[in-house]
Amino acid sequence: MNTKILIIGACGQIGTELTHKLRTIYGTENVIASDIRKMNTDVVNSGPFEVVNALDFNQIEHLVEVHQITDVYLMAALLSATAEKNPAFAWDLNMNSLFHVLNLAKAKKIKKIFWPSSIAVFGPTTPKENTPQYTIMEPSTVYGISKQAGERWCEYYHHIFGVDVRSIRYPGLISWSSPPGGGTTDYAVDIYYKALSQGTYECFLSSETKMPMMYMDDAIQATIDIMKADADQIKIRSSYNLAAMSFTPTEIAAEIKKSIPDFEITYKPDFRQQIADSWPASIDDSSARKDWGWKHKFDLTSMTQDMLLHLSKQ
Ligand code: VAH
Repeated sequence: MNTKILIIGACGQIGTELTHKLRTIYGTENVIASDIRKMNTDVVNSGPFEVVNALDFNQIEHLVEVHQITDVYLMAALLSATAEKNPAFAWDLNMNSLFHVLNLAKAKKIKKIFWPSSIAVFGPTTPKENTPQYTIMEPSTVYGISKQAGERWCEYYHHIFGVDVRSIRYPGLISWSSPPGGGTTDYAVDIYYKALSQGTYECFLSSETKMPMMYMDDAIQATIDIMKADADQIKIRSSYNLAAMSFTPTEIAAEIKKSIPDFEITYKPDFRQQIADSWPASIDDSSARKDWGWKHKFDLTSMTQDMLLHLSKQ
């Protein structure tokens, strides 16, 4: 049976680029994009699109049957900053959408699942530098708690029911194709927009807040690679650490100033500083590199050049 893909949350920060990439690989008609609303005209108009509520099991099951879906990429979630303002809904959305997709796989209605975790599963007691794949995990955010619980359930459904679910702990992701979406790392997206539109940026984190980051092109490639890997290459069924670079607001501002010399950054830390301080500064992703050949391409310099190039065209 050929691969038929359903992306839930296709209009989100990862979903928009993932949809386009999967359509170039598997064919437009074989990739059904879906979201709670038609929030991205490019995604909606570039191929099959369905409105679906990630919390409605019957709606998802119906789409799987109608389109004969084999693989589901579940990208719908509330991110860290937004989740702190809506804890109950964040838990409901982040967890119950996962249970719906895991249970469809348990019932053999779909073959494979991709589910995104995050470095937010780590907390203030986790070793900060070169955080290992296996270590102390006491997340102190609603988002991080939901991702840690989700990882446990993915591993459980794999070991007990044989579900082929694969997951990556994304670092902060930076892309030009969709605006910032409620994440603590999204300062690193907004700064490029503001550098071009205003020449200044007021950062909601302090200048030396170092966090693991990755350009969206690399994150999408990793997502494709882990799903294409043979099942026996996937030795970790909770979620894989993944990294590319780490930087501070000072460092990304200095990189932008190489192209926009007059750019100025100011700092006004808010509630998101406490979230950022609870996360690692850098990540050891040697398991992903060893098990399924992960390697990143973009560093801070090449990412900044690509971001400014694309955003200045918009
Ligand atoms: C967030 N971008 O900031 C997400 C990510 C590691 C951070 O999970 O919430």
